[in-house]
Amino acid sequence: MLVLVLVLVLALGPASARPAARSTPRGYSRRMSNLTYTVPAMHCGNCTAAVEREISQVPGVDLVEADLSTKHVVVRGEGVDDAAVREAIREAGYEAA
Ligand SMILES: [Cu+2]
Repeated sequence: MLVLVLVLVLALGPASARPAARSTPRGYSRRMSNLTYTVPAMHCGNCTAAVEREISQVPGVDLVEADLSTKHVVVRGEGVDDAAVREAIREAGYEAA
């Protein structure tokens, strides 16, 4: 009985655990931006939230992640202008190192 269960788990497990085929996004292009900034003055959740809020309004930005422990801000999107991101950080009251 136990052997049968094991056989079933082995037979069904890998197939059901297999993730759906990953499709490559069609919009992925050479203009895709993946930028990282260091903003040393971020010292709490309000700081990271303010920085993320301003940067998210920059044209082309899809994702902003400000990490408090590393002081890094990762910006992803398409055709994101570096100067515009730096200006957004400034508008939030911070400075990119
Ligand atoms: Cu703060």
